[in-house]
Amino acid sequence: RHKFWETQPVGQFRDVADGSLPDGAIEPPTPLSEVRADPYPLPAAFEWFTCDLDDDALLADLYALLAHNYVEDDENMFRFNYSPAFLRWALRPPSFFRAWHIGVRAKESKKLVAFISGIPARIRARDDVVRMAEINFLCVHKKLRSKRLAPVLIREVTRRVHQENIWQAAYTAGVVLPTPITTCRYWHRSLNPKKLIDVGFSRLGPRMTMSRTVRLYKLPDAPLTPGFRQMELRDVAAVTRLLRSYLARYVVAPDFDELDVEHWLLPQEDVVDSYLVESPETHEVTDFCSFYTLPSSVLNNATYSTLKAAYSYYNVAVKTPLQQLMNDALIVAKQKNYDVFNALDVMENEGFLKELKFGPGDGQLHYYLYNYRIRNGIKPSELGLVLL
Ligand code: MYA
Ligand code: JJ1
Repeated sequence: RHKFWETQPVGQFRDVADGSLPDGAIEPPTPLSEVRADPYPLPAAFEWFTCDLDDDALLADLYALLAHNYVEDDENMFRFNYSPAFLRWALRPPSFFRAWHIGVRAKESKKLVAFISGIPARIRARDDVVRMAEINFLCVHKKLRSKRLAPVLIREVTRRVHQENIWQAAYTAGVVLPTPITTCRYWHRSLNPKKLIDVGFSRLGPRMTMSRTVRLYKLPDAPLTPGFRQMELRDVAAVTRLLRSYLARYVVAPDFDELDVEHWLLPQEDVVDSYLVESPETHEVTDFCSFYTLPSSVLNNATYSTLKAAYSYYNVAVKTPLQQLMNDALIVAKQKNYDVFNALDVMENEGFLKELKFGPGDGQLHYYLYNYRIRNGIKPSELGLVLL
């Protein structure tokens, strides 16, 4: 069934019932001297190409590959359109490895035709903090599909991760592979319902008119919580403390330090937005919320070419009720002209989705670990990890 995945150290569907297998690494590390030294062979017309994302021209090539060939919804109406600035942010966190930004080019034209990336992360599974790679942006040009290039890309990134003495990875996909640790649902909160209906992202509900729908999703003009403001550099230590103590309650979550928080959560226009509540009395930072910006191209629409979407990222509500905090996040996203606010049913999100008028989407996101077993998997609400 899975000619490639059956050969890999991942939970196999046939083992799911076997409760005797322990949590943790599926296979032990091999000595670094035994890690294959040279790249896996590619079909003769292609060559490996390590991408230097400092180079604006290269970044533009990667942007274009993904804008035309990356993930679409099940009816091919929308395609993720990660911006160049977003890709730079996503691929260059603290201590990133340039060798993990792996392109494949046509030898003759030098055109970029495929890509896969890894970034280093510390991820905790129960009480075990593990150095992992987060694998993302696997993409093969539409004209080169179904030629078994993806397994070559995956083996090559695995080899380069092993060369750094890292033996585990985390990744997400919209497709089912052996074997998800959990399966999440996307939820969507309309901010600009008329446009969403016009492009076919959502539909007019039964017995609803356009004007009733617009009224249903109306939001206040400005956030309601006193002390709600944008996060700044001076907040990094306070936000790190909040986030670390919050993520400690999840079964699988990143182990963020201050450098990670500065990179992943300090606001960058049209890439990542973070807000916090600073108590007007004590000036203590009590709550925090964030979202990242990932537009989608609208395929085949005469009026609109993109949807501006915000994706819920990490949120920590200590003093302010989570629902109120997220309502303020919706308000600032609306102010900033986003069309839709998306969220997964991870962490405590179930607690605000319905109340804040999110509706379930038709997409699922499966989470995976490579060479790490978690017996019986976990529930979305036990997951404290959001990948981009
Ligand atoms: S998920 C986003 C993936 N990208 C897209 O969906 C963009 C649009 N699609 C494409 O570009 C292509 O369809 C892709 C497949 C490239 C996805 N993850 O070459 P093929 C298996 C893993 O003939 P193509 C993301 O970026 C498939 O089951 N495997 O197929 C995270 C089959 O294997 P098997 C996948 O359609 C990526 C084989 O590939 C995926 O031309 C995490 C067929 O290959 C998928 N999304 O190309 C990667 N889709 O026969 C794993 C298909 O066994 C990382 N396949 O069923 C693992 C950890 C590595 C590091 C480890 C370090 C220690
Ligand atoms: O965006 C998604 N679905 C939308 C559009 C559906 C268009 C037809 N297929 C959706 N809209 C309904 C919204 C509605 C708003 C009012 C309230 C009720 C709901 O459902 C879906 C997610 O739901 N997105 C995708 O399918 C994109 C791919 C998702 C898999 C991602 C894999 C990522 C790889 C990671 O590395």
